[in-house]
Amino acid sequence: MKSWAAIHKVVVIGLGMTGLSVVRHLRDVVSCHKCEAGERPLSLHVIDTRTQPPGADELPSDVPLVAGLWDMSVLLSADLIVASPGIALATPELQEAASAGIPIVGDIELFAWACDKPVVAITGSNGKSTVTSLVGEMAKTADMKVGVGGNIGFAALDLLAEGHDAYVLELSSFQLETTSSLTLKAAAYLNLSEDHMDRYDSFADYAKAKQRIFMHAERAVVNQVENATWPLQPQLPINTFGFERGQYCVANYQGSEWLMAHGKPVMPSTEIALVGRHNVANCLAALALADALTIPRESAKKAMQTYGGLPHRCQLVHESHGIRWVNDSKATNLASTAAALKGLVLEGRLHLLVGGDGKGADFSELRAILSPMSVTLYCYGRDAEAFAGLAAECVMTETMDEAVGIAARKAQSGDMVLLSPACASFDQFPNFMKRGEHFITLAEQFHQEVSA
Ligand code: IK4
Repeated sequence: MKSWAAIHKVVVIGLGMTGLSVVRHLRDVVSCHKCEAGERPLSLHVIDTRTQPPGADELPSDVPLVAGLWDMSVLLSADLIVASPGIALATPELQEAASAGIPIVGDIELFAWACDKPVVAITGSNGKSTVTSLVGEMAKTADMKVGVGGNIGFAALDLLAEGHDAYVLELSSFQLETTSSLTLKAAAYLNLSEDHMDRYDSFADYAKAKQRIFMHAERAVVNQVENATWPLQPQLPINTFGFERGQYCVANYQGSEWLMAHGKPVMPSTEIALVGRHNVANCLAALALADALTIPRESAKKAMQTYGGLPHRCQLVHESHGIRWVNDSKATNLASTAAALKGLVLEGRLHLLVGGDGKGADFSELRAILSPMSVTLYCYGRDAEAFAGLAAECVMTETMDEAVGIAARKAQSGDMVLLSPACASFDQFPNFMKRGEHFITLAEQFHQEVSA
């Protein structure tokens, strides 16, 4: 545990699930330790720039909240600022605090200060939630008491409070920007493609933020064919994963394709429960991380044979009248949507729903992916226009509801209605999970109308 002796006043920026986990940790763990050591408890303040911050009703009443504005006197009186991943460090108010010499950290840094158990972490533009949960399943299959979270599901500090033997963390580039002391048994950087261009000055800055995962890692797990995922530190042991080469790869073994680890066959790739070529790569990365946590190979195999994937990730939610409804709300960038489209085999027509908060991305690459397909593109939300004309048949709507309504009327047996929006949901939903749940509700509703 890091010394908190010189820290008396902490200002937490941004509420929501992460902010609340930070408040709970600071009150229930750090302040308690300080009191036991005969020191004063921490003085806590929360600032959220939103007028109605999510989670405000769960904030303990003795923690003052300033919402909808920056109280600079509160901010500048802090000994430590804990910033939400949702707020840019480049925000002028935070820059002023940094210039005044106030340290700014994130929830994962607090986790690092308090955690003394083995941790592996995963970053990348896509697949990190899948790899994180798969490694979690591998550990659980081995009867390890493992905490799985970070940028998915559970905030890291809430996991820590549960007291596990090991942790598997998904980390976003925003979380990594505010983390400097996280020691990792292994750090995986899965892949890199454009995202969050509304928050970074350049693609290089985004790539660099993700490189921070290696700062105190004992081992790097990197993509054999993506140089950007390789650590810059020359002395760091590396395990690569990839289709052709690497310690974790696939190879022909006794006439079929097998997953290989360090030249030894693990299992046929056809036994992987997850579908899609990119998920073979995800399994290889998960296997490398499982080895770093010394998870028995048999448990890792069993998990790969049974783990069926995450909700909101290419999830078949309905099938009726020969029409399949697929929820891929988790596709919040172009590469993710491209992965969903790649290898899609369809009898009939694809009704693809895209749009939302495009985060400044250029979606023109979608044109080439869609051109050989029989597809109607439904573009909705704030950045619908960014998709206009990327397919021969485009339908422009205000909302996802309207898009689903039109798709439901057009769809015929053999078709698929796929929500894979390539955008963040924040223009019209609280998050991608709520967007996915809403899609499921709409799918249910419209499929009943078709049957009526
Ligand atoms: N003060 C303050 C303050 C704090 C947060 C003001 C605004 C916010 C905005 C909160 C958030 C945005 C937490 C976040 C976030 C964005 C955590 C992660 C991210 S993310 O960019 O890493 N994830 C989105 C993305 O990849 O685009 C998910 C998109 C979605 O769910 O649709 O609020």
